[in-house]
Amino acid sequence: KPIGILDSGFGGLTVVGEVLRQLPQENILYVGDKARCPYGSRPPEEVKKFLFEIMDFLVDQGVKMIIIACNTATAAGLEEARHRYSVPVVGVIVPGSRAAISTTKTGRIGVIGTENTINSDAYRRELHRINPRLFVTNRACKPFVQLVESDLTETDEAREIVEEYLSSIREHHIDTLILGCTHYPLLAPVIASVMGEQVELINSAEETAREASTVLSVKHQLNENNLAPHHQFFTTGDPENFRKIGGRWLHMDIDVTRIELK
Ligand code: DGN
Repeated sequence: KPIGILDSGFGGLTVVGEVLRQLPQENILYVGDKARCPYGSRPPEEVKKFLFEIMDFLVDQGVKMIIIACNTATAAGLEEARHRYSVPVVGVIVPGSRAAISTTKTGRIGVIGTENTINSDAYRRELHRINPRLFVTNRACKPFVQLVESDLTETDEAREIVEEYLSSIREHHIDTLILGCTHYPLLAPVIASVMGEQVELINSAEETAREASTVLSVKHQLNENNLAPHHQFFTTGDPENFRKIGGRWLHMDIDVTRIELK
C-alpha cells in the first residue's frame, strides 16, 4: 500500500524527497492542490474542508498512512483528521519543532510561515510545550509561496522580497530559523544568504519522514517487498506544468494526473 502525501502545490515535494531518501521501498501517492493554492490566507475552516477532500481521495486510493506535508493544513486540521480517519496521520509542525529544539544552542528560535500558520501560533505553542524558556519570534511571509509556485526562486525579485520579510526576524539574534512552510526549503539558498551563516535553517521534511518511518515500523507496515516502488502524482491544476516543475524539484521524471476535488 502507498503512503499518501499532500500539499496545496509544490511545497510538499520537499517532504516527498525525504521520504524517498529515508524510505526508498515505499510507494507514494502525492496530491498538489494547485487549483486552490495558496492556502495560507484562506479561512482555516475552508483549508480544513480542502484537506478532508484530499484525504478522502487518498483513503479511497487505499493509502496506509497520510502525511499532511503542509503547515497551513496541519495547523487547521491535524487533530480533527486524526479522529476522522483510521489510517495514521502525520503533520509537519511537531517534527519541525523537535528538529529546532535539538538544533538551537542559544534557545532563540525564529519561525516563518504563511499567515494562517503564524496566526494559529501552533509552532510557538509546541516549542513552549517542550521548553517554556525558549525565546520565539515569528513572522508571516505571505509572498514566499507564490515565488515558488511561479518558479521565481532564483530571481532578484525573490531576494528583495526575502530581505524585506526577514528584516524584523534578523533583529532578534536567533540561531535557528524554522521554515514553517513546506514551500520555503525551495527558497532556502536565498533565505540562508539573507540570514547569514550563524543561523541554522530547519526544514521539517527530514524529521517528518523519520516520524512516518517510526509509525510504519511500529505498525509493521513498512514495505518489504522487492518490487521497484511506484509513485503517482495528482494535481487539481495543470499536469504538464506540475510534471515539469515538480519533476525538476524532485530530480526525477514523474507521472502526473489531473483530478477534480470537491
Ligand atoms: N506549503 C504550505 C505550508 O506548508 O503551509 C502552504 C502553502 C500555501 O498554500 N500557502
